[in-house]
Amino acid sequence: MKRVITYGTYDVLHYGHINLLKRAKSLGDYLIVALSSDEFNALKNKKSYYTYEQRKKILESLRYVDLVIPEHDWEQKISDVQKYQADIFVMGDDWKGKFDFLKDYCEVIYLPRTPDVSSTQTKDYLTNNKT
Ligand code: C2G
Repeated sequence: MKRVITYGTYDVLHYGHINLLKRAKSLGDYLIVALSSDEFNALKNKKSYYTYEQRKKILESLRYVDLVIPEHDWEQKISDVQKYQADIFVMGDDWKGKFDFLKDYCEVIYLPRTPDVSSTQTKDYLTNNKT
């Protein structure tokens, strides 16, 4: 039973997110998503459109996601990997190298981001094309 863990805000879900989650799940049997809380998003200078509870509900509906846990800070990854017995940590490669300290605890894999799509881009488009 290979357990995979990944982290993110996952606001305004799009096919780039789905590509990441699908590939992450394909690396193992069980995928845990640590979902950024609204407070942590503020720390990341991100204001999500959907609240944590709304984003959690959306992720939990996906076939690739087995468990959603809250991400409250930058410091919880090592304890999460241990607590949830994650064998693999996965992130998009915009984070390449940033989480290599986890290599002492699990496999660390950075996957290529899906080009030309982002929550910000979608939100900007909708804002600028309000009819
Ligand atoms: N992603 C992707 N392709 C995109 C957009 C996002 O592969 N076009 C990936 C990101 O690399 C990340 C995941 O989808 O692995 C979630 O993206 P965000 O919600 O933007 O997550 P982020 O704000 O990068 O939070 O502790 C880590 C942070 O919580 C990561």
